[in-house]
Amino acid sequence: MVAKNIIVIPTYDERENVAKMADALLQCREDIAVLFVDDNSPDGTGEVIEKIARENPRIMCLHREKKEGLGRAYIAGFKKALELGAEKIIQMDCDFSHNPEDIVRLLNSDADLVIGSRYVKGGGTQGWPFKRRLISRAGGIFIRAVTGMKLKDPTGGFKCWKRSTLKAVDLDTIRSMGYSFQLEMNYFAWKNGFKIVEIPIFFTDRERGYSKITPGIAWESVKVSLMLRFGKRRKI
Ligand SMILES: Nc1nc2c(ncn2[C@@H]2O[C@H](COP(=O)(O)OP(=O)(O)OP(=O)(O)O)[C@@H](O)[C@H]2O)c(=O)[nH]1
Ligand SMILES: [Mg+2]
Repeated sequence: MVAKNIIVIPTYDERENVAKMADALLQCREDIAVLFVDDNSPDGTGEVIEKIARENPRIMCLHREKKEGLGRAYIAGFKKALELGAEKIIQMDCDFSHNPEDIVRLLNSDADLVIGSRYVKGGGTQGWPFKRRLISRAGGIFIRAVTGMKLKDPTGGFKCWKRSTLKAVDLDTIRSMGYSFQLEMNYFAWKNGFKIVEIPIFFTDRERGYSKITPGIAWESVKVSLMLRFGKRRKI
């Protein structure tokens, strides 16, 4: 086993962030390894990670051929992390919107799924324009109403899965390509009675690199909510 806990980070054009992120995470705890999942980034992120990985066995990279969205990258990364024997699997972005130091609190909680939440007491967002805050809040209200999940932050992407929870999800049935991946995964955990806990995090807008979010990706969350609620019921 590489490490007890594996942090899975999808990257696409994050050249300026990867080295700093790897450093910050490795300093947080001894018992973690980092698995980047790079979709053949045109800016050479994959090569930068390989260079870091050669110097540090706790850094790994899974290279995929082409950009297929964050959801697909996570599925590949989760499968690999389970294969490597991780007991806990953390997922996070590479743009420092998620504070690396928060992994300690995520790992300390013993729930089946721990969600870093912007919308519980003590959490929040920084640097987001009004429109972005509005979409995020309205999205949350819509998702709660349609799916029945009571999560305060159903679309957040900073989470910690227990091995047993992640193993119970049939990753091959997850349909989301983009950000609705977060909500689709939460839905399966919730529907199957796993204990989910939300702990406060502060989400900061990225400083380096560019956002990959598109209106189509945001729209997918609406479609996926409706599909989960009204589509053919699938069991894990
Ligand atoms: N491998 C892979 N990574 C991706 C893809 N799309 C986004 N990412 C990564 O997923 C993480 C989140 O993407 P961001 O572009 O920061 O999106 P976001 O955080 O939802 O949106 P912003 O707040 O606007 O940055 C980052 O680490 C990206 O590099 C993809 O298609 N493939
Ligand atoms: Mg981001």
